[in-house]
Amino acid sequence: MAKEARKPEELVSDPASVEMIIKSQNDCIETCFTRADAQGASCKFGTQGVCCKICHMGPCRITPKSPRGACGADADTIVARNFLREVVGGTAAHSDHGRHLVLRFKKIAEGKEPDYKITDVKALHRIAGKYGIKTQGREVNDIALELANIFISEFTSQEEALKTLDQAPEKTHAVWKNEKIEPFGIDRMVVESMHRTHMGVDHDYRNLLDMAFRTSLADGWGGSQIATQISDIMFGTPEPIRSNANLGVLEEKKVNIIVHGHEPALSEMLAAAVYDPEIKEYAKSAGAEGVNLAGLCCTANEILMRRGISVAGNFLQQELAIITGAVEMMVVDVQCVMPSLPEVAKSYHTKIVSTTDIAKTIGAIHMEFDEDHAYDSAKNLIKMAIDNFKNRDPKKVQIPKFKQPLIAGFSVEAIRYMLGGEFRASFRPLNDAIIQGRIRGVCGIVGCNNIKTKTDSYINTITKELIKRNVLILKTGCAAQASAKAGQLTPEAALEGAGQGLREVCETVGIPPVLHMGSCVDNTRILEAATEIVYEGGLGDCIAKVPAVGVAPEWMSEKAVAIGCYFVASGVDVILGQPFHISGSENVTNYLGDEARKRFGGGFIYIPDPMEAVEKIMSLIEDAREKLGINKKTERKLLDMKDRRAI
Ligand code: NFS
Repeated sequence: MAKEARKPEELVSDPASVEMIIKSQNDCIETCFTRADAQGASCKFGTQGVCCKICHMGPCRITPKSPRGACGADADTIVARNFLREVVGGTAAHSDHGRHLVLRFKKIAEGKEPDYKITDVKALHRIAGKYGIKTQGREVNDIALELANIFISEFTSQEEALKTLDQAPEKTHAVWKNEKIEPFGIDRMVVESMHRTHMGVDHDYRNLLDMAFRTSLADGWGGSQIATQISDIMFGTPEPIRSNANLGVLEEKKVNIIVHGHEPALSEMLAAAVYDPEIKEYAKSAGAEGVNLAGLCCTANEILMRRGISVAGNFLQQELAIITGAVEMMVVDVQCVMPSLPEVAKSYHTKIVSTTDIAKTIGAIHMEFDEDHAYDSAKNLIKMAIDNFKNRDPKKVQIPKFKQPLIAGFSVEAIRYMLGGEFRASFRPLNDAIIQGRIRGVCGIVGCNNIKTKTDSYINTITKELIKRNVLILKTGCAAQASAKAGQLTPEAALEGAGQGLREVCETVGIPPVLHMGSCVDNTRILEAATEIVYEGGLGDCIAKVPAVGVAPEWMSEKAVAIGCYFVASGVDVILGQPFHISGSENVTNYLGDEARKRFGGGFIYIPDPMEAVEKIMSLIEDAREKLGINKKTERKLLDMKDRRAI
């Protein structure tokens, strides 16, 4: 039965989205919000993870009356197999993104990609150094080629642990060895997981879930890390940069182009081409004041971090952006792109353009991005958008007035520099602030929006509460964009909402209390920051000991499942605002929760209520502080409100 339709204010938090949902109703447009309501209650068996479609004797489902499928698989096996396949999906998505970049990077090194260059030679030297590549006295392309070949072998290595794992603290790495979850080549992990979940292969839920952790490590410390490192070398290591977020970044008098998806190669080229004098002229001749480029989802994060390009919105705003009636073109590549976009666009003049042969959508215009002539390819796309400007119907245009200023661009290098300056760049001041108790700990808040919950609400509630309690927040993905829309990504946010200790640190250093660290593949920057904290000293010898928690408040994608797993395997407790589809197996639930905590130092905890999550995060952080023995000297007095008032 269809659910009762929810009111716009119950669906989304920000006023721009509310306005566009009302417009969608007036324009009679179907969106994800109406479709979700039309779906009715979710399938019980799918929700519990006990539906098995792996062979064609089924589909089978587990009930108290039929506790085994036709082959004899029980709930534990079925739930674990389904879970592992989700991790595989997420790992494959992130890693294939990394692979595309590496292959292009290799071509650049070989001089075969004239439109791209190595922008950040310092990053090349720094990252090459991490893999033992000699850099002194060598040509840039020579170093790049050696690095590219190492990265390519990370995908193909058969019986050798990933080299990228060496970036982790030694003790954290040792846990993976002891627990036998050190991944081999990324491709092998993905293929082997698919083999093991085939009918009649791996049936032990523990063995399957260990493979889930192992595969996820091939994502977080492998494919995703490679994607981030290559992007920094090719396009520049992010530094703090100002911009704006929400649908109000669209401009009435300009040609609006939105880039949506994940891989930065095309969006970077578009970001360069919009400034081309020829393009400016072309726009003018079409009667527009210029071209306005904005981003959605993680592509937005990529070009925001490096170019300061505005963010039009996060995941659940992709249809709403078209409904403004002011978007001439939405250029999409891979991941998190709703197949509904061409259907929504039919009611407006927006052209949806797909650009890669691995991601086509019925109704979209397909224009393969020509890597060999990348700049011209980007220019052609922009010209096509400009040509479409005349088709805009002013009667249908309604751009919400809402946008918020933000600062993004917090790579680990940028944080290190901000904390210590050019010559003494280090994490020491952060470690000291944590040890002294001015900052209680660190919380990574990541992931998507999910139609099942009011957009951005859980994310923004916990962010606000945690900074009040002196927790430094590290953000990526759509969760970071939620904070941006709520005005939480500015240093002023610290003055308004942070506890005294965190506020002092933010004011001294000049950083916001919520640091935007990039896209979802850039969750590796959070791992890198945790590693820096460990190596800086005083907060334990492995990631598991650092007072740090991860949260995925509104997650929805398989990528988020993989991310959660590699954080847990790295020793970080991960709180989920949305449950996994595992409740049909108590054994699997325990293995991913308490059992994982015993082995790795972190486990999954599902907490649907944001305020309960805040309490849990604080107690996990305080527990970690107690174990480190750093609560003794400061005796919380310094941070107690009552004491502060008395003073
Ligand atoms: Ni992450 Fe980026 Fe957003 Fe979720 Fe999708 S855009 S890779 S998966 S929805 S955070």
